[in-house]
Amino acid sequence: STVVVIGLGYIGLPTAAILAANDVDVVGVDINPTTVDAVNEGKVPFVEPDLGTLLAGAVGRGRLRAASTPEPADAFILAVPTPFADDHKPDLSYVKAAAEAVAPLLRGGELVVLESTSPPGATSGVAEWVLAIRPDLSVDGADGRPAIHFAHCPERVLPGRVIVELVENDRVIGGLTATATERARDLYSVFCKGQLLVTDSTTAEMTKLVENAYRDINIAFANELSLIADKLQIDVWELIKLANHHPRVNILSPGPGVGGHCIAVDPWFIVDAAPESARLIRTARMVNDTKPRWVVEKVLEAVTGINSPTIAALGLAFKADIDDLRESPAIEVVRDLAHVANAQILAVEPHIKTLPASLGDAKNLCLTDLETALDAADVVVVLVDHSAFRNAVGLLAASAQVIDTRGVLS
Ligand code: SAJ
Repeated sequence: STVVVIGLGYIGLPTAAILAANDVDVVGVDINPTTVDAVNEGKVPFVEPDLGTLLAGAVGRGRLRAASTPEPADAFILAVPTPFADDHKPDLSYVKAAAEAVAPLLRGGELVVLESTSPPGATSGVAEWVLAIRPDLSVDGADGRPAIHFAHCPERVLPGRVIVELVENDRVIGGLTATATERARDLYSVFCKGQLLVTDSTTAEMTKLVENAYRDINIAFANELSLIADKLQIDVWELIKLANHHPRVNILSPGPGVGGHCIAVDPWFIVDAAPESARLIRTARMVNDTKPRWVVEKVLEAVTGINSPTIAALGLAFKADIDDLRESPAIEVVRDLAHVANAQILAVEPHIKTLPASLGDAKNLCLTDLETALDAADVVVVLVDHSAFRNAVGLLAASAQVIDTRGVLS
């Protein structure tokens, strides 16, 4: 069978590669020509362990190629971004564009899977967009019109462990019809060794959102505790460690805020779907979103009285041991600190070679190595718990005043 995967990002590309590795003929589609060229050369345009080998093998054996427009296939997987607009409302424009690109290619009988994390009702929306262009088709074969099988199968892989988790994680699959659910289950059984759990499409959509909201709320709890502990002048890390000795308590770790492309976004889709009821979910988002500003205030407090302070900022990524800077709270903190007129900011991020455009071109900000930064700093703020920093606790402890948002020293 043949599969077209639309969107060759963090999810689409690994999915395309693993299908191809299992002898499915796959065409990966992306609007970015650089991505298309890279994939056709067997190269991964971002950092993800084990994906390089898998991709190079699949391309080498002729099972996977990339293109800039879709072509007819037995199944289509939509793995495009679903960001939110400024008002926190879901932006489904990429999904709509993908659905409209697929519609003209359909002959009847194909499977269309929405894999992007989506608000409740989005899978029905995809069907409506397709059928608006193709009134000769239907979702269930009614009136003799050939059926197109629509389903949702959200990804749940953790960046940094994508290849392992694609194979091992259980998956939730919800079709608009029973046949669609069956067809989607057959497709994912090609590479997924976890359980394939079936439900309806709206429940599948909500399952994914609820998973990330659950994590967001639990991180918000930890972040709120860090503010309270600071007021009470006790160590939040010791506090959490002690509380976690209770057999039914498992508090997560505070940090400088919540980053990445999922946990800071998905809960808003629930808030948008049920604004009156989603009170806890909304508050957790606000607690996590305001944490970077609190960290900035702490640093400013620490440098009061120092004439031209030098601040070392350790880490820019959104979490440990990855190079992904998307929605990173560390970036937010460093950007704010760079606005402090007479301060010099030394950023340390072992996983990148140049500062990202999102940090602007502040003259008082530069990227340097750990030792240089620690040597020169009046105040050190730890923003990411990279292994490289954990392995240097001795150096860190011996340096100037440390504001440790990740508990690396504890
Ligand atoms: N964080 C904390 N404290 C913690 C745990 C995390 O501050 O105790 C922060 C991290 O530093 C980071 C953010 O939260 O800034 C998110 O990191 P993460 O490791 O919790 O999650 P992601 O965004 O890398 O991946 C999540 C995963 N979802 C869940 O664990 C419920 C992943 O399984 C999903 O597939 C992914 O979102 C997604 O694509 O939705």
